[in-house]
Amino acid sequence: MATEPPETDEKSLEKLANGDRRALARAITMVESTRKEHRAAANALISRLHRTGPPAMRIGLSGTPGVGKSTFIEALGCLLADRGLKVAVLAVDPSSERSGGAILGDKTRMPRLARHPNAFVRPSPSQTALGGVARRTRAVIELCEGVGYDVILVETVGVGQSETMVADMTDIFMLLLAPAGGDELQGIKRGIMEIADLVVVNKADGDLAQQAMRTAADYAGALRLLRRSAHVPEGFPKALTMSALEETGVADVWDEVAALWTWRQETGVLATTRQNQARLAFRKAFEAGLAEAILSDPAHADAAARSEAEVVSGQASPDGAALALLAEVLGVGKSR
Ligand SMILES: Nc1nc2c(ncn2[C@@H]2O[C@H](COP(=O)(O)OP(=O)(O)O)[C@@H](O)[C@H]2O)c(=O)[nH]1
Ligand SMILES: [Mg+2]
Repeated sequence: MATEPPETDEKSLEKLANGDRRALARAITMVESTRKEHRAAANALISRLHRTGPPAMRIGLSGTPGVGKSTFIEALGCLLADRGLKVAVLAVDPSSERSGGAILGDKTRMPRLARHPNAFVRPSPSQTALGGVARRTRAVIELCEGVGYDVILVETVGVGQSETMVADMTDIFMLLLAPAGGDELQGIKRGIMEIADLVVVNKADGDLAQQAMRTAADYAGALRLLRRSAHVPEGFPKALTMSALEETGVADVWDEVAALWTWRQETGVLATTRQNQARLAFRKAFEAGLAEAILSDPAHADAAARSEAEVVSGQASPDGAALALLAEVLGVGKSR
């Protein structure tokens, strides 16, 4: 077929399986493509990649801009890559929807890691809606896992729904914080605290070291007040300090992550979580695809536009108009 991109052939599958990073970058571009045939080809590739050995560790990482996420990923990534692990870094940037990815799209911040032979650093795709980002990021994670990456780090910022989204596609979720003044907890949304397995107070160096320790102690206290989840062992979620810049505490943070991941794998929590995540992703993809399939039909798109106009002008209620439109599109309730 003329529209079929060359990346789908056996040769590229072989290249991918052999760890060719350019082939991986091309496959990711297909995953991120808005063209259906590219996405289908990418999905076909993903389903044909067969990982040997244990699953990859999928780690989500969030925190406000400037807290040190990229510095941490550079330090941790190099540490792990030097130990012989294959490390992939992805970014989910909710700002890309409007600004073209100004907050996270900073590949240049990881110069050492980006050049490491065991690492793959992928800047975030820009100009896409968050829903699309979720689907694509998940597919890219699967791709990286399929071609043999051992650790997949997904960076996002504390904006909007992006943390929940990343937590829904990773095994372990970390929140990075800056040392806070006094004993005041930062304005962290309670929901984020609840999904964090580790809260790490960064910049525990120089004048900020003491303050970082106090901040971590405050968070440790706050975390103890949360309802204990069955998804973590005794002692988690944990609050720690580190300096990503001076690379102190980074290895300790990793030890905690690895211990938690191993516990989850051995107890079956990991498998259950991934099953639930896959189910959720399937449902979301199905729903999005269903809406797209309906609205790509001009007849339905017109009817949808009319219904929307009625709702906006107050002639119809949102719920009533939506159900009526669905009944019309699906032919539900019509006598045969
Ligand atoms: N003092 C100190 N500065 C840090 C540390 N980690 C990062 N920074 C600095 O904070 C700024 C933002 O770091 P960056 O990693 O880009 O933050 P991101 O926006 O969360 O990815 C940079 O100037 C870093 O050098 C740290 O552990 N200690
Ligand atoms: Mg960054």
